[in-house]
Amino acid sequence: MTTTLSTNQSTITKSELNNTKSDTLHNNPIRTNWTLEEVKQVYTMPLIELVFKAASIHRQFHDPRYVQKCTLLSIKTGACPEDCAYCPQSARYNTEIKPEPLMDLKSVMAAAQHAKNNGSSRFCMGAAWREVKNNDDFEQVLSMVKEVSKLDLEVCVTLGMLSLEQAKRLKEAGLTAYNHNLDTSRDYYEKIITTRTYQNRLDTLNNVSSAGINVCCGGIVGMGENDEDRISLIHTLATLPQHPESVPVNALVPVDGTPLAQQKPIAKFDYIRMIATARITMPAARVRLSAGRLSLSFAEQALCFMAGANSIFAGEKLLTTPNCEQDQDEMMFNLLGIKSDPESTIMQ
Ligand code: SAM
Ligand code: DTB
Ligand code: SF4
Repeated sequence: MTTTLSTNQSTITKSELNNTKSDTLHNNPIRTNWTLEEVKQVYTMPLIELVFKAASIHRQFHDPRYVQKCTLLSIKTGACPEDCAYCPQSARYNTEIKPEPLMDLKSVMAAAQHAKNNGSSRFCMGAAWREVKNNDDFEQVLSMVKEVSKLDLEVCVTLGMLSLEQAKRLKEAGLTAYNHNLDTSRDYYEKIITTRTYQNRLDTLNNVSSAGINVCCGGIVGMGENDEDRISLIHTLATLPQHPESVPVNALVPVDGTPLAQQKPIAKFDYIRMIATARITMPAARVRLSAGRLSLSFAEQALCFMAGANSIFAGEKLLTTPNCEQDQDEMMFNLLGIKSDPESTIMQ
């Protein structure tokens, strides 16, 4: 195994960490030319070796004591025309979601302030749209971005497909990041979504980064895909012209009424494998424990943090499904000696 670090990194200071960065750049440069075979070699390493390697690389690019808390808010819920097989918000499935129109600015601001008071440094607003349209709703979202950014929070939105012009307007409004997931491998994608293509997703990602907005892009595991699909998803992410600033790794939350409601849950060690592989192949990215965290024990989450996860969705709700309780997360952070980061921990 190649690593320049000793094993007692837990007490390392930030300046010591900074000193290791030049070694890192020599030994583990940020690469966007990964081959599929190389990603496979990483993903299939013995788990203990994989987690150790990921933990070593994590320490070279980030301060491992900090995990960012990010709060989600569904600003427009349900009645979505798309057919994403995992999604309770699709109008095509008979789920318990009650469609709601776009929220008003005041309610959004109250939720953002609440998120900040509870230690989140990032606020992500999601809309159940296929794409952004140039209408009053978009103007309203631009106001939300503008106002939330004044709270000194990183602001992220996830609104579906987006043109370059729309991306530029979001950038002007103060948007930090745009979430748009590839969800799975190119091959498996058509088994999950038929109403838009993988290339549509890549085009939106291109528009987002061309407008100078950070890309937040990841996927979902546990939808019946195999290891090759998971490796392929990571390979696609790690060979984008620039790595995403953040990579949400969602485990499917099976919802009654959706085609994937009866899906068997992913093996926890496979989820940890995804986290570690994302960390190793995209060393500077934030790797986020996302949907499905509620089904992970503290010990399983601890392994994820060891494997390089450095962000979580916090707050009792994701978009429409339940998430971990605030006091449980606080207890876990205390037990593990983790702090939520008030600012970016990516080392310059
Ligand atoms: N409509 C926009 C879109 O699809 O890009 C934004 C909102 S959509 C709900 C955001 C992401 O949530 C999806 O890309 C998917 O990765 C994730 N997601 C939705 N339902 C999920 C579920 N049941 N389990 C895990 N992740 C889910
Ligand atoms: C992401 O990758 N996961 C979040 C966020 N980005 C928008 C959404 C998870 C949604 C889980 C199902 C729900 O709560 O509706
Ligand atoms: Fe609509 Fe997004 Fe859900 Fe797909 S994931 S059905 S696009 S809200």
